[in-house]
Amino acid sequence: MKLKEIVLRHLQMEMKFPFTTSFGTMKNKEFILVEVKDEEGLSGWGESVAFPSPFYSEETLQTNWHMIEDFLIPLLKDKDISHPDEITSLFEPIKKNNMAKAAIEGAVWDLYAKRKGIPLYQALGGENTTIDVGISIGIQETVDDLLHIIKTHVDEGYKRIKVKIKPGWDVDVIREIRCSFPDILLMADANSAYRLEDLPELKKLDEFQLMMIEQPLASDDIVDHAVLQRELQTPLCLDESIHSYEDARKALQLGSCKIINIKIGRVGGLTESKKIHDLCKENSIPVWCGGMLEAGVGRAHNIALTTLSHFTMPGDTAASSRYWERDIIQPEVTVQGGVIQVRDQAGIGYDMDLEAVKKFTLKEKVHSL
Ligand code: OSB
Ligand code: MG
Repeated sequence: MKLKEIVLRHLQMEMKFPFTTSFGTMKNKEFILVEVKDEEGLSGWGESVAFPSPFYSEETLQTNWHMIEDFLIPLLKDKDISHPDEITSLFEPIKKNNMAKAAIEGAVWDLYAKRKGIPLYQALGGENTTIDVGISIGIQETVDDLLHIIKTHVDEGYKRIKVKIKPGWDVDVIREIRCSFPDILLMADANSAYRLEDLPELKKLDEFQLMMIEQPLASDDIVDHAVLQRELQTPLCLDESIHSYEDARKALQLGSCKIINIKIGRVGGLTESKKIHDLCKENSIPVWCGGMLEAGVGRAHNIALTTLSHFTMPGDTAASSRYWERDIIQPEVTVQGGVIQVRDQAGIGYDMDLEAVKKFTLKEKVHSL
């Protein structure tokens, strides 16, 4: 396939609620939406998961815009692409900037599947037509507020509850959750808020049967995590620390975690996500699909990826209505009893709501190839 045009859009969508993690609070979602067009006028869509500020990772909306315009798009000029896997190879000379790469690569995967007339999940080799999902809940003003929110989502049927923790909002909070909900699948995500010296505090979490603790230590660490994992009964899951197949291989070799969270943007695309999935499958390491408060396009990509056979734990891909009054896809993503039905439509499986896209667009730039 020959790519003819790439349209970059900077969108801003108001979130229904602020989302607080150990690194800060998000009230608005700003991101880059990528549209890749072929010579027949078909469009593939991708979404960058980079946030405006570099608190989750070093990438930002602006660095992604720069990388895509000045380095990634030029690498696609005059190329005839027969399979999306080739995008990963074409982008290889550019170091890191995985979220920027994944935004383009995801759009090419969608276009590829649409040209073949098959759903993206089938193009990826996915097998499941329903996926189980959980929900990620931010830090709240009070524990009562948190318990109330958890109850709402447990009643909705979400299969697993993830809560954010940080020093001062951890052991006591988890204890109260366990008192009220003794049997739910529960996990905690620290987003790198602890250091190895916090071992005594983290050890106290062992009594609450958490499915896992996600990324307790530094965002670039796999060595201290291995030390910590040896001291804890609760499985550790890595999020921020895993940027590639190679990172995953090394973390597993070191024993830095027992579970891996795959985020397409963080690892540079669907092709790399599949490789990490396959590695974990070979090593019987559970994987699940993380979330970055995505709008509809990113959400649809997460759903397609999660159909791969070894996504055995519920992910963070909740319903569109949890985040948005109006999503940019039609229909929006719905969850019933903690389950998403995977759609059989070609490509990402959802239509674009172009009117919504227009409404949320702050800036748009067309690049001809
Ligand atoms: O660490 O998984 C994370 C949101 C923003 C940044 C990082 C993370 C998260 C979430 C929310 O946990 C997942 C979602 O609902 O999309
Ligand atoms: Mg996380």
